[in-house]
Amino acid sequence: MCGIVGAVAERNITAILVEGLKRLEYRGYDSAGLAVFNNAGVLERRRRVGKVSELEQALAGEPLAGRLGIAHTRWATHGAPSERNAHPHFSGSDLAVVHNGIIENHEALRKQLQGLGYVFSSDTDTEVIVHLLDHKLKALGDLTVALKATVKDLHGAYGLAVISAKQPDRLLAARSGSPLVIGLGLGENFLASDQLALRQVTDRFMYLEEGDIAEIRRDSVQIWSVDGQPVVRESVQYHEGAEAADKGEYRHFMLKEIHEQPKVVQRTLEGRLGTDHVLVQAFGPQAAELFAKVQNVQIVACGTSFHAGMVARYWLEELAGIPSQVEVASEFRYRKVVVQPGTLFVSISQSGETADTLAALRNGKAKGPDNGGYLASLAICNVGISSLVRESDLTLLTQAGPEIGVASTKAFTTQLVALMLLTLSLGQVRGTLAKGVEAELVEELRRLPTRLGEALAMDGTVEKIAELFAEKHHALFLGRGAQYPVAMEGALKLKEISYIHAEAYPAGELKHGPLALVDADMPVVTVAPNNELLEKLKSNLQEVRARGGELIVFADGEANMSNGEGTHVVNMPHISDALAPILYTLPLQLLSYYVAVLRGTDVDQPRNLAKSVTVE
Ligand code: HGA
Repeated sequence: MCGIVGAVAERNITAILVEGLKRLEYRGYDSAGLAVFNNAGVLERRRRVGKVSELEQALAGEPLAGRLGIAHTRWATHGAPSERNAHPHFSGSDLAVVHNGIIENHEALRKQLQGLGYVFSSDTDTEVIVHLLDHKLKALGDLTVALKATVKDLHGAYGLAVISAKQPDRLLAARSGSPLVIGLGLGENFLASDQLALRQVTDRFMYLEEGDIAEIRRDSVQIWSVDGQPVVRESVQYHEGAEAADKGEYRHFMLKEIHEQPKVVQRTLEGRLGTDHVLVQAFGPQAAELFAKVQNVQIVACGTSFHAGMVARYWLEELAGIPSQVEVASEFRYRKVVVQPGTLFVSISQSGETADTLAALRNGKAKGPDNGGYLASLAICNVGISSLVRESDLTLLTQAGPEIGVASTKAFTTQLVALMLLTLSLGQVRGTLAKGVEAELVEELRRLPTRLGEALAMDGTVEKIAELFAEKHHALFLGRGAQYPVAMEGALKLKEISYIHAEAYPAGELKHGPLALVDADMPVVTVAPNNELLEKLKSNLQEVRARGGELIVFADGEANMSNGEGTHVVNMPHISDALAPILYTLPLQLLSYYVAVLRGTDVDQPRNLAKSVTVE
């Protein structure tokens, strides 16, 4: 989503702000802007629609210099991408705010503030923040005190940076549901929505926690926690190993990326969850209006992303009550498709440059909704500046960060999270999902990163099980319901990096053919959460055991499955059925990784494969 950069220093900070924006630009943008307290003591701003380079050009024509400033790249949720809607937003000429996130009670606040005489100059939700802050500032006299009072009235998600010409000694920050990090310098300090933006100026960072408010001055940082108490947040030294371009303590990128999943899932959720519901606007300003018209969903993707789409189909039909289809893009693009009225076209791709997926989108868009075409297109993608994002009506970016290992891991689980957000949003807007169910799933989503961490703690157990595969040539993966695509993804991972032939079947299909293959040389991997299909699955497993097949079962601890002759049970943390596909993916990724390591293959760059499949 959007990016925030801020600075308070002794030197001119304009170039630092612009460089910071450029580093965040890969996530997506539609406009950019900055406000600087200039050397003449005036708050000045420049804003431009389009890339940061447009803003840079504007600054080349009309330079700006100062020692205190805030900057933003915007990805619109409320109000079209235009110069007047670009951040920073001002109240009068003294106060400027940039904001990441969504203010849900913006309409009520807008009315209230208009009643107080404030005139709005944008269509954004953000502008209510700056006027409300101005209102409080007039009553309370101090910017920090006024910000603390302001955030109490905001509902929704925000990462905020604030400056005022009246108190130009400080840069203020507030975080709730949208990340912020302070960059610590010598006699200068910085702020950003991601430390990536600040690596040009410092390697020491302090991460704000939920509800924190920070007062950042040139030579000091003071933070208050959500309950108003002063707190000290640990400052951490960045070292190269912590970032994508380096494997750090891990032997392979793939293992590092597997272990990053709790963090990137958390990031993908940030700014997108309200107290008990999904913030539908996270899909873009027109999302709510469009989603209300959706009667059907067509998902198109390739490889791992296709498996994410298959899981989503179960969710969309079961939770949101929407008929859904999913198809591999290389087939879909050449078919004469009959489009049901009111169909939302959803494409999924890590890179957003997958040739078949792009072609499918372009074909899908060829006819408009009034000519038998799709209602609208939505991209679920990890790269904000990709073709898929540019050419789709709506986007939800996964926040997996750069994925280097060719076999996709964290991109898949963040896609699943994005698709769950889509499911809940469609169910919410169309009124097909009970409020209580949505609230429960939102709560579960918040707990998901912790559950993923618990699953990853079983790394050593999975490594031992991998030994069973080292000498094998074939493997079978079984699942039922939404775990069937998880089994498919598990088989794909094993094929990709260990070169063992693996196939996935819905467990009920076993006796319709594949059972003929089962013998002691064919390990059978099963994902068995504790759902209503468990008893049926247990019978399928008996069918395997009866033929001497070796069983590896990843099961909910509460499913009461036990180890036995030829049966290896790995107990998983308990999770709701709906989110189980995300959790159960992790041990399968670890399994394929350790099998590949044992077999000595090139884990990160398996033979014959490429990361971003930009050719047909
Ligand atoms: N709601 C604000 C900020 C949007 C945002 O965080 N995008 O990533 C706006 O629409 O300007």
